[in-house]
Amino acid sequence: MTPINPPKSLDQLTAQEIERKANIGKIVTYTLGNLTSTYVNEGFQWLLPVVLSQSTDPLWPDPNASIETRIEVDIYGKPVRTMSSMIVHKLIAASTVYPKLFILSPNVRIEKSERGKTGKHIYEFTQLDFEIQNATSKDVFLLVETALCTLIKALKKDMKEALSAIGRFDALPTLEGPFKIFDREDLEAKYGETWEADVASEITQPAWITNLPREFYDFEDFSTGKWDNYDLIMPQFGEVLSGSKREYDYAKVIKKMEQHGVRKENYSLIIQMAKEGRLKPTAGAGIGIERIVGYITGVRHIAECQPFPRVPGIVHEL
Ligand code: ASN
Repeated sequence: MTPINPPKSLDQLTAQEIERKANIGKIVTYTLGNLTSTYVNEGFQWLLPVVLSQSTDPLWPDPNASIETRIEVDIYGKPVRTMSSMIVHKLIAASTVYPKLFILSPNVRIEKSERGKTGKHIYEFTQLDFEIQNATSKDVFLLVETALCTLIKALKKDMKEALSAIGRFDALPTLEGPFKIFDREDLEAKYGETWEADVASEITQPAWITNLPREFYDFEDFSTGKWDNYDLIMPQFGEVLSGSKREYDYAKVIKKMEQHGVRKENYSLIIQMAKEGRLKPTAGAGIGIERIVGYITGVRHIAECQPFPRVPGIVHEL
């Protein structure tokens, strides 16, 4: 992989770079407006995010994890963490008051410095995180396919000037669902360890990858060992979304937490709700905003899509 120079902070940009950054900014604004409209029109409730909480995503086990520091502080005599994702909040909210919900959720993941050079990792990012009660993976696929096909079509119609100015109008393909579905086991057999990059370089339309062993909240069929979860990979880019059908059965949740060595005391509420049968079957996912805009704009580093770049290993004053 060719190392990528990190994006500069706003005060360091040349006049030409300011123009480019402004065009990317217009595409970010348009993308947020278009995606959130799709979810609102589909009947989703728009929840505001939290930043500090006792429960957050353990991000473990995850074969792609590279977390260097987990931020934990005491407030009012209780330990809280910065959100690595609002997965626990989503599962409880979708099981109770908000059966179809989404959140533009700011997530902090202090990745190892070497990830600063991949162009795909940032230590603060925002995901459009959504969850649906009683939904299947297929429901999520259809929703995301509709949202992304609609977005790209609308961008090509309404954002021609900004896309052309950054040289992406012709290069950006129109999308067409349904996207192909691959099983991770088949890809590993075909390509070996580098399957993700290999698939991304071969496809011309987005593709779903299913059956990825990871955190306790993703659904695992104990009889077959298969996982009912998914990532979405964009052509020549890589992952922009991950999600799953969820575990809600008490015995399975506990068993997986124990197997994974996850600290149960940080998840008392979700455990309690599962025990009382109040955790409902749901499915959902999160779309990485900087990643989807990174794909759309074709930037070398997704932090170029952030006004205040969050490149692992580099802390600017702002
Ligand atoms: N948002 C993801 C999901 O819905 C979880 C994550 O970000 N790790 O599954």
